[in-house]
Amino acid sequence: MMDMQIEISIGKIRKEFPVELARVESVEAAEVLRVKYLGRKAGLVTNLMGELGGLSVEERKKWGPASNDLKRFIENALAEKERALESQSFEKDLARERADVTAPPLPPSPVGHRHPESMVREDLEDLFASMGFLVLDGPEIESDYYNFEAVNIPADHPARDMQDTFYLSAKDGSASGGKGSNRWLMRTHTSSVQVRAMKIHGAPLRAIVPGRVFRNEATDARHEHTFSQLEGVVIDRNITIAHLKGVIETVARHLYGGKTEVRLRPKFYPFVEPGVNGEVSCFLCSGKGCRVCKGAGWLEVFGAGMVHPNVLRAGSVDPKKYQGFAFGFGLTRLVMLKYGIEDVRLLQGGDMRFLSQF
Ligand code: FA5
Repeated sequence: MMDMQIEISIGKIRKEFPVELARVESVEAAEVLRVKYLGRKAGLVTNLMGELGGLSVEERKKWGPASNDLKRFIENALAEKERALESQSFEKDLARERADVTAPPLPPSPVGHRHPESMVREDLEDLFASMGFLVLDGPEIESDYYNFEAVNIPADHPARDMQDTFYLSAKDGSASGGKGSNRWLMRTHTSSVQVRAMKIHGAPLRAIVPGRVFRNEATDARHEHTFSQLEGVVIDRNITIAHLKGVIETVARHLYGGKTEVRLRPKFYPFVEPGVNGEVSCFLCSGKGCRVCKGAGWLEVFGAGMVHPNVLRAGSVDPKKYQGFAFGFGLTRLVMLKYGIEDVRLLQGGDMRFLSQF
């Protein structure tokens, strides 16, 4: 009796399962069918196999392989169906994703532009390149040697007070790079590249070095801890301070108009002799005095002078054969003056309302 029931059940499942499978149209419906036939608790095939235990050894030999066959048949058919359904739904997705060329375009996203400091820097790079200058780069993390000692500012020299900076320390808090002239710091001026440039390119030399510099100082409307300078250095035979003035005048008139005057007044910098503080006549009031120049008629924008023989020697240039001049523009300040920006801190503040004006 049992024997016959099993035969009927297997026959019934073989007949009904394909019909039900043919009606399945989704992965979810295929899962329901799997549970109906193969579910661990009450699946029809699972129950059937459970009943094999009550059969005689002879009968089990007959129906065991048959019911295993049936189970495999159902598993394979369901797997194939699921694969077909998944690839169908992928094709449907693809069809849905087809580009609708008639759809109106998305509004254009805002396009950025170069920072005002980059614009002035690139403009000056072009100007100096047209006068035969190399445009050089140098490290922002610099050794004490190149930032100070090589440019004639030995340790404990009072001139170090003019340019306090940020020193780098190792993870354990000790001075990184060792002591004295090996110590690493954030460069305080682009003059740190003067001796590097001489060592690499020798004399004669005509180069500018634009770049960021860092100072440990209280910030206000005219002072930032991170700002840009543009260094220039010219080394050749028979160079005089008149050459320096000519180059500076060219830059000032290029930036602020043909009538701009340059004024040089003595100022001490350890790496030049003589040294000068450079001012340009105010582009707004032409020297009469106004809010931009704070009534002075002149704007202080650079330091300069004739390169000190000690600096030439540090760069392996013979001071008996060569002379040179160097200058260091506050590039950030040139930008402020060009665009009438009253607070230097706006330039790095990241405020889009400010930046989008340029
Ligand atoms: C120097 O840094 C010298 N290395 C310049 C130099 C080069 C002199 C070659 C001689 C020969 P000074 O510290 O004065 O000099 O800075 C130069 C310019 O950088 C200043 O005229 C000013 O325009 C700008 N500057 C200085 N400090 C700041 C600051 N905290 N924020 C913004 N601009 C600054």
